[in-house]
Amino acid sequence: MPLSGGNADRATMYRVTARDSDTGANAAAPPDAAARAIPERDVLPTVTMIGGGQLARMTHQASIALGECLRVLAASATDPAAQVSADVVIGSHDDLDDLRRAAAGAVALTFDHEGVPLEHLRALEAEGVAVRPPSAALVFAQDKRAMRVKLSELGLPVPDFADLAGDLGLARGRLVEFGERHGWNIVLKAVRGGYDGRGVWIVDNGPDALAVFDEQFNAGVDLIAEEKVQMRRELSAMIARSPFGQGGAWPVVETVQRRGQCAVVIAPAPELSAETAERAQEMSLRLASELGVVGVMAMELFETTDGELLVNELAMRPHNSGHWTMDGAVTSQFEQHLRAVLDYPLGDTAPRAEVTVMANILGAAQAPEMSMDERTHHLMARMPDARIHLYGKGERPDRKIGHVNIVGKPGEDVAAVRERAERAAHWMSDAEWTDGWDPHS
Ligand code: AIR
Repeated sequence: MPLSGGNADRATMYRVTARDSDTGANAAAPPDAAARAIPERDVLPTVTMIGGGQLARMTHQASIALGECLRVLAASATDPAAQVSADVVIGSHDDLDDLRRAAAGAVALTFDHEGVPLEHLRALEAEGVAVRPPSAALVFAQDKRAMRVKLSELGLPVPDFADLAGDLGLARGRLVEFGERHGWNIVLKAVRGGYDGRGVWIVDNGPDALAVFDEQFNAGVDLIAEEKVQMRRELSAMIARSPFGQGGAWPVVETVQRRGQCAVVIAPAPELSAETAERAQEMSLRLASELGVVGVMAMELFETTDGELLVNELAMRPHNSGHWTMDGAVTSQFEQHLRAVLDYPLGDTAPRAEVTVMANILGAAQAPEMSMDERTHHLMARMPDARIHLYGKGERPDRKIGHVNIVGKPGEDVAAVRERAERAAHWMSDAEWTDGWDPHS
C-alpha cells in the first residue's frame, strides 16, 4: 500500500501547526544559538530530537538534505548524534528544564527512544511545545500494558497476557494461573523501559517464572506475562502519519531476531501474501490514526504458524526494521519522520528494488584486533555495492554499532542477497569472512 490519500483521517480542514501557533517557532532563535555558532535560519524550521543515539544521528543526516539541522538533546558530546549535529544541547531526557532548553524555538519535539517521562511531556505540551508524537499517543509505545489493553479495546489482535501489577500475593496468583493455562509457555516483560532484548525473560516453568517475578518485583520493575506465541516469523509494518492526516506505509518486512534483538531485516517479507501484507499495513495505519500518532511508527507483529497476525510491540520513532529504507526505498524512514513531524507532505514509500536486506553490525563478543577503519577498507574492496552505515559508537558485545544494506540486483535471489548482507555485517563485527575468503590466498 503506497501513500493513503491525503486526508483520510483529517479532523480539521487546515494544516495543524506548530509553525503557526504552538511555539512561535521561527520568531526566536534558540537562546544559546550564537554560542553554538549556528547561523540564524529564517525559513527552515528546527526540529529537536530527544536522545543522541544512532536514530537521531541518521535523522540528522536526513535533515541536512532538507536544508535543516536537527537539534539533539544528548547526554554527552560523544553520543552518536552529538558528534555530527551543529545544534547540540547537552542534558538529560529526565530533566524538565533540559527538555525546555532543547525545545526552545523548535517547531517540534520528537524522540530517538522511549525514555522521556510522560509527565514532562505533558508539562511541555501545556507550555505550547508541539510534542510529536503527542504524549497521549506515546504512552502506548512506552507502556506495554497500556498498549495491550488499548489494542484489545480497538479489536486489534494481541497475544494473551496477564497484568502482574499491584499486590504481590495477588499478582503471584495471577502469574501461576496464567502460566498453568499456557503450560508455562510464557514470557515475562517489563512494562516500561525494555528494548533490544532488555526487559524480557523467557521462562518455561513455574519456579523460574516466580523467581524472575519476585526479583523484579523487589527491584520495583512492573511486569506483564504473555503467552509464547507459536510463530512462523516476525514482521514489521512501518508507516508514517502527519498531523494533516496523511498516511504512508512501506512494504511489510520480515525481521530476524538473535539473542533477543533484531539482526536482519528482509524487505519486503518473502512469500507474504498480498492480503496479509495489506492487513498488516491497514492495522498499523488505522492504529496510528486512532491514537493520533505523528511521525513514523513500527508495528512489530508475529505471524503465527496458522497465518494469523498478532501485535507484539509498537515504536513511535524511527526503528531498526526501517533502516533498509535508507537505500532500498524512495523515501527513507528518517526523512519521512521529519516530513511528518513538520507536517509536510509525505514522501513516496515505494521500494527501489525487488529485495533489500539490512544486517546489523553488532559489537563482537571480543572486539577484533583489526581496526574498524581497516575492516571498512576490506569490505569496500570486496563488496562495492554494500551500503555501510556506521554510528560512531564504541564496540560492546551485541551493541548495535552500524548496519549494512544490500539492495538486490534485478532477479537476484532473496537468499543470495541475505547471505551477502549477513556476510558483510559479520565481517564488520568480527573481522571474519563467513565464507572463509582470504584476500591473500
Ligand atoms: N534505540 C532506541 N530504542 C531502541 C534503540 N535501538 C536507539 C536510540 C538510542 C540508542 O539506540 O538511537 O539512543 C541507544 O543505543 P545504546 O547502544 O547506547 O544503548
